[in-house]
Amino acid sequence: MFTHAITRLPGSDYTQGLTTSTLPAPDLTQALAQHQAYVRCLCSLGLTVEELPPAPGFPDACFVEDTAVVVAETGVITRPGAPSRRSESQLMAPVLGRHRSLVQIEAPGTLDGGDILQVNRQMFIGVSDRTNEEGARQLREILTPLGYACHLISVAAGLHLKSSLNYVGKNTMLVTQDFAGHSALNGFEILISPQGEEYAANTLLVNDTLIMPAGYPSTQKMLRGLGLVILTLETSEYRKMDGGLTCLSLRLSAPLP
Ligand code: CIR
Repeated sequence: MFTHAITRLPGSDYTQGLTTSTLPAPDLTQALAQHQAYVRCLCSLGLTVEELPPAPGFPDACFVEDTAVVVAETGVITRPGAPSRRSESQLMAPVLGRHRSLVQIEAPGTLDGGDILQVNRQMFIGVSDRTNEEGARQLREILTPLGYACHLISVAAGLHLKSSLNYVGKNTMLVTQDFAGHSALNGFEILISPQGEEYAANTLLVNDTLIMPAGYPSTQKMLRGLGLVILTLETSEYRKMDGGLTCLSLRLSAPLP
């Protein structure tokens, strides 16, 4: 059960961040409005949201999810795969250090939080352009003794694992076609985001509510069929920078004593 979230406002240099998108550059005013709606939504679900100020010089810093992996027992400060983002995790360390004891991914390991999906005591670790084998190995060494079963998944499509694969509740994974047959997902029901709606696979489950991006009607219809409580949020200005719902926050449950 999440009780707390950490977010960071996009700064005036937001449009200078990394992206592979061919969409037009984002509009900062709209991005701020979408961020505000996102934070309001988390608050409405009962979370206390700690909103950090923009980090000048780090245009991708609003994508805080990539800077850490947080479980009830510990916080893992990552070493982001993109050199321009590497110092973002050092900005997060003192903030997360108020909630968890910290460990750190060390060079030559690289790891982005967007590649890590937690489902109860299972951890799915994407090995991607941003998270290398060594980063994945280090995370597994940290989490296995804590009782987490770690599954490595190679990410050949999309930026991060969670760009394409997310848990939506009811023992069900929402995935893009590329991940549908992966053996690490055995035991889960699989829903495939319809062609043309791949971006909608980036959904965010907060306690019993599923937040999904606005504008993906076929995916929404499919998820409603599961009887899920669904909220939608506009994410257009984050999509333009390869971001979405999961990457805009770090979610924390109550720490273990
Ligand atoms: C980047 O390329 O690193 C950012 N523009 C987007 C990061 C999105 N993060 C995420 O999905 N966890």
